[in-house]
Amino acid sequence: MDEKAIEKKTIFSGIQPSGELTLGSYLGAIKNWVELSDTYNCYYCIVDMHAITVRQNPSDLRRRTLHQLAQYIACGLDPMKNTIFIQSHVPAHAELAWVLNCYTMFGELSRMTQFKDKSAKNADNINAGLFTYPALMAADILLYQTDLVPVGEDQKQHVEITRDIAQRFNGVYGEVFRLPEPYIPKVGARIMSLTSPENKMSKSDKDPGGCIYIMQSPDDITRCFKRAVTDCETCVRFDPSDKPGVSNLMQIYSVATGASFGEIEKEFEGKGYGDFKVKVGESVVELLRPIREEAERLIADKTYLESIYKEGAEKASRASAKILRKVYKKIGFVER
Ligand code: ATP
Ligand code: LTN
Repeated sequence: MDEKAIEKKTIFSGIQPSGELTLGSYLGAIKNWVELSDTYNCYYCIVDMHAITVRQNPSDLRRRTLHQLAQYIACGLDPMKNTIFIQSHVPAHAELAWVLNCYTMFGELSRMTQFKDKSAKNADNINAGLFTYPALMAADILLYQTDLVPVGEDQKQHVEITRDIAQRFNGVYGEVFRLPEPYIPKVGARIMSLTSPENKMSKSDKDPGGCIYIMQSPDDITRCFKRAVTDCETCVRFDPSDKPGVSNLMQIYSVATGASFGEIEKEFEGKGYGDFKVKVGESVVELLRPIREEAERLIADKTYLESIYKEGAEKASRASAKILRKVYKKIGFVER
């Protein structure tokens, strides 16, 4: 590793291969990852072990994991500058997660919003992994002495519990873990469903009309935007509590084109929602077109993808071994 990489601050983030990546995954997470990759030492993970907290079909999981890797790269993440890897390829994640489970309290896990949401959605499979999910996420982050965790708004609580777990551990054994900070984008932190704008756009959403997928065809994208829910006024104005549908479309248009909310309001003054929705759709089609085309090309090149995830796992294993050894020593495990 060169000296510059050692001096740089560290970033860790991940996305579960629990569904096809959405416009929300791109605008809320991956787009920022790309911007950060010049300034920071970055680890970007495909968290397949987290994905199995909800039942997955094995062949879908395998395909989606590889497709997700291709999409990370197609979105602009350069595998030469970033460490891109699959979580289950680096056993240190599971090992540290077990230790951290023993420093995570039942009460604090019970308060996690994501646990409550997912248990409601998967009432027939509220398994222990779903409950202790945050301890594995804390392991992901703490293994690399991460400074910043770029995530969407919904993950802030998980970064906070990671800090609490790290502080609790440090309180007993001294300064072992660095305390990470969440890094949340100002615009795009919460892209909502197009059909029910009070809910987050989610890749495991059952309503396909509400979601835009990175790999979706231009025609489908246009159709989804035409059907997007708005309100009974005809005024393009940013007001998330009163006009959630329109405000969501404005957010999307703003990130896709770089226009401010003020500029968008002016552009569509006196025009109907029909025009507005078509324009937002067009901007997203153009935003995603090069990503989809590049991802399709990469998906066809299995050898290349394999070389990237193998190299990524090696780099991540090397980087995480030191801290795991230190943790084992601190808690009193006999050295191998
Ligand atoms: P799932 O449906 O499987 O729970 P998800 O689509 O909600 O998944 P995650 O894998 O949980 O997405 O999230 C990946 C990253 O993308 C996280 O940092 C999350 O905050 C961010 N993210 C996901 N959906 C959105 C969204 N709609 N708006 C902004 N950021 C999002
Ligand atoms: N819990 C996150 C995914 C995730 C993650 C991480 C994000 C797992 N480990 C570490 C940031 C850092 C989610 O559901 N989006």
